[in-house]
Amino acid sequence: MTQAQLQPSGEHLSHHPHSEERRWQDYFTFSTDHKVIGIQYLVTGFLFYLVGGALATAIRTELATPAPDFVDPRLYNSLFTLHGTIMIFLWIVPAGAGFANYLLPLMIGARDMAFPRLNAVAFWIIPPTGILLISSFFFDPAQAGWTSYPPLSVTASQVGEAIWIMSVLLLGTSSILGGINFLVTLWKMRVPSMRLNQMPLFCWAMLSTSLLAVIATPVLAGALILLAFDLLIGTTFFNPTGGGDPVVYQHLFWFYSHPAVYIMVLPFFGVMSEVIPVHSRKPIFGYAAIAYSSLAISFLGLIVWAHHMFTSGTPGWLRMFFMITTMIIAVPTGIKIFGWLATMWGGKIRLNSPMLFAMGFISTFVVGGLSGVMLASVPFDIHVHDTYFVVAHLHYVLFGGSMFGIYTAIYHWFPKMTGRMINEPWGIVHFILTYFGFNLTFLPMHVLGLQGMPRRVAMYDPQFANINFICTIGSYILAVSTIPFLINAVWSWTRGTKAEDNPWQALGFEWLTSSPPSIENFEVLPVLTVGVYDYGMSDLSEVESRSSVEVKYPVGPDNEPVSATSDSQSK
Ligand code: HEM
Ligand SMILES: [Cu+2]
Repeated sequence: MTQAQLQPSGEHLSHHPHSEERRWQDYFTFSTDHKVIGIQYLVTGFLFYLVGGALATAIRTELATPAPDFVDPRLYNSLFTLHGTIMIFLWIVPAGAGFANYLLPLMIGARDMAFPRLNAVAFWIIPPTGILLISSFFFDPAQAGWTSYPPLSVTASQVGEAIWIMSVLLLGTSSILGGINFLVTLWKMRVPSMRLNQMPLFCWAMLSTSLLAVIATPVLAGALILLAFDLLIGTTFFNPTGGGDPVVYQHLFWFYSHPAVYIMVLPFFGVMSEVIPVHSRKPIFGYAAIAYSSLAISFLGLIVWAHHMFTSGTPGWLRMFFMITTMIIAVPTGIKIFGWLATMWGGKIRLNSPMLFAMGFISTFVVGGLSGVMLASVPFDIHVHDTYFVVAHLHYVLFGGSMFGIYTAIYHWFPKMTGRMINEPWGIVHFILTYFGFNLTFLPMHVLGLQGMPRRVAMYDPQFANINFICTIGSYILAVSTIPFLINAVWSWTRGTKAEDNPWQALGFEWLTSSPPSIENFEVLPVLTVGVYDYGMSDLSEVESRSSVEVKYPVGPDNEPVSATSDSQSK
């Protein structure tokens, strides 16, 4: 499919006639182009991921033996504090926003986000904040974990904790600004021919994610501001000696941070719903169920927070409520998983790297989801609370869910984003190392937890030595697995084979533009004629000639379709 076919006779855009190749310098500017911002998010986040990964390797090196021989316990505390904070607030949350930035306007046929400058502001908060947070490591780093519970957080380190609070507040602000922008974009910028219930499922996932970001993040901000007061000016909001209550902090924190786990994983549920139909050559099974289950997960995610507080003196009747609501989340999640499996069932599956990572995502996320249901049951949670079982669980959802999702998305949209194909054999090497290293690192931790090894300790009882050693070997494999990916990504981006506009023969709008898309995204705004998941439903010749059905709108001087009839796009 070439650009020429996209041109209706006689009409074309006056400026930006062709997709100029971007120069690398463009990515270092204060650009308002959602595509530049999307890649800025992803590349910046990945650099922070390398820092967070280095810290993880240091943590596992310390834990290779029972004695605290590699770092001292105080340094160990800062290692896992910064590791968790960086991974969550500087990598996974921004990565979701990065894909959303890049893809949402393309997927709904818009030329940019609703508020392009706000979009740039939301991104540019991140790099200086990340540098600020990491720099605290060199003098007096925070010690109290990524949860920062008082009283430890207000006693362990003053300067580092203050920097930690400020950084997380700023990153939260970025996430709220991004969320507002995504919501308005999805609501107002769709091409007139695309109704809400025809949106690609990634858009539904981002709608649900953004609702969570906008509702829950301000509560975290409130908690952190009160914590800063306790830390810096001696108020006692969370200090019992002055009439405060540390458990209140936990409520406020988890009211944000449980939804935050869905802010981290919902975008990649959306990615699965995009990638699996394309590479199975089959329509998604249960579009509506998958779309609405995202909203259900958002809603339920907001009412289960105290399952993190079963051992915080929560009364029995209340624990019952949180146990039941938590378990109910397994229902919408299961709906999605069965939807993806049913999509693959009987499909013509291409076992390429995006599909391998998607299958890696499903298999590991299911393990994390099942251990989540186990943790949701109060008696079990009381037994394994603050043990390595929780560490295993959270990494199966965060690495299994978010990280495998990120890699799936990178391999799938790499040709669109860079205009080049990513090298397949190296992608498969990357997958095998990642999948093996990940499971070797985290699967044995379930056993450690059941046997009673506590989390957040630099030294442990020698009875846990063997299993810990295995985990450490796994973590080195995981660290090494990043190398083929990095080399592949950089090499393919600069000198890989040129990608076609639609190398996967996919049906989404983003594949109708050139690779990479021109500044204006579309020469002519597309019209939804074939559903974005209609693989094999209409005969393929129709799909192949789809570019000609796409263009029905006469285009006016301001690049907007002249005859915009429908309600959904307002200008
Ligand atoms: C969707 C992705 C998920 C992510 C990213 C995630 C992340 C986390 C994290 C980071 C913790 C550790 C909290 C701490 O530091 O103390 C945790 C604990 C917990 N998670 Fe999840 N989780 C997810 C899904 C689930 C699901 C599906 C369930 C239940 C069905 C669940 C139930 C729990 C429970 C009950 C705990 C408390 C364990 C304890 O502290 O004793 N989680 N999760
Ligand atoms: Cu939770």
